Amino acid sequence: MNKIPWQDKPKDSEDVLWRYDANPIIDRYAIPNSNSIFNSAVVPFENGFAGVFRCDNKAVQMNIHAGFSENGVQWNINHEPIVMQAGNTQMIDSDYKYDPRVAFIEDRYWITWCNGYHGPTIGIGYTFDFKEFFQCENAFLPFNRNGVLFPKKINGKYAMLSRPSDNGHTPFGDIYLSYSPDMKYWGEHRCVMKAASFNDSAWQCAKIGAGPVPIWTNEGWLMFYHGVIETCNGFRYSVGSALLEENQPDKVKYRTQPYLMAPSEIYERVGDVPNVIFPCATLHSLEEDKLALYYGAADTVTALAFGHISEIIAFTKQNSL
Ligand code: BMA
Repeated sequence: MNKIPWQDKPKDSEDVLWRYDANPIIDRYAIPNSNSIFNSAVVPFENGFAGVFRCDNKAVQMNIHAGFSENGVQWNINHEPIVMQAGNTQMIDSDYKYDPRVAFIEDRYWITWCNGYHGPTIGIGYTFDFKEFFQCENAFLPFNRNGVLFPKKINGKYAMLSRPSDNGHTPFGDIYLSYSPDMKYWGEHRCVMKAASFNDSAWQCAKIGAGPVPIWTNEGWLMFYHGVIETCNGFRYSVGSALLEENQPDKVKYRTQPYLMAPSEIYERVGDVPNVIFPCATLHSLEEDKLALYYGAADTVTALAFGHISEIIAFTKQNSL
C-alpha cells in the first residue's frame, strides 16, 4: 500500500531529477469537459492516493476537482468540481480556483489554492475524506499566488509560504512566509527569498514561487520552487530547490544556482502556455530515499519526475547561489 511511483534513473543520465518515460501521466482531455489538467497536488490516502486537480474547462474556467489513484500514475478525476461548504466562515466567495496544494496536518488534509476574490488571493479549505470539503477565510488580501503550507506547525503555529503578486501575469515576485494560530488570521510576514539577479542565475530572475509542500529532512526543509525568466517570447518556468532552517524557515541555508529541471520535452515546450514546468506536489519516502515530483507541463497536462532525496540535498548544497 502507498508505494510511491518510481522509475530508476536512466543509466546515461547525470540529472538529479529525471522524467517518467511515459509522461505525461494525465492528458488534457482526461475528463469530458476539460481543456487542460495541470498544476495539481496529490497525497497518500487510504491504501492509495488522492489529489486535487486543476481542471480548466472548455469555457476555460479554472476550477479544482478531486481525484483518486491506486498507483499514483493512473488517476480517476471526478468530472464535477469540488463543492465547498462553509468552514471557519460563511464567506466562501470564489470566482475561480487554481493551482492547488494539499498538506496533511494533524488530523486532516488542508488545501490551499489561488482563489478568485476581486483578483487572485490564497484560498484555504480542508477535507477528511476527499468527498466533503470545507472552505475557510482567504489567507491574505488580493493579490497573491502560490500559497503553500508547511506540513506541521512551527513553534506552535501554522506556517505558509506565499507570493504576493498583481492582478495580471505578474512580472515580479518573491517568496514570503506567514504564520497563523488558527488557520484564519495570518501575520508575522517574513521575506524568505527573492528572485535572483540576471547575472547570478537568469532562469529565476523575474519571479519565484513555492511549489510542493516542503519536506522535512535532516538538513532542514527541502523546498522546490519555480523560477521564471522573461524572454522575448514570454515567460519560461523552471524548477529549483532550497533548504530552509527547521524552526525559522524564512532563513535560507542553500538555494540552487542552476535549475534542476527546465522545459525541454515537447509536452513542456508546446501547449496552451509554452515552456512551463510548474511543480505542485511530491510523494516521497525518506527511508527509501525516493521522491516523485508532480508538475504541470505547458499549462496543459500533468507529468511526473523522480529523484533521490539525498542527491537533491547534495546538489542544493554544492550548487548554492
Ligand atoms: C501563473 C499561474 C500558473 C501558470 C503560470 C504559467 O501565473 O497562472 O497557473 O502555470 O502562470 O502560465
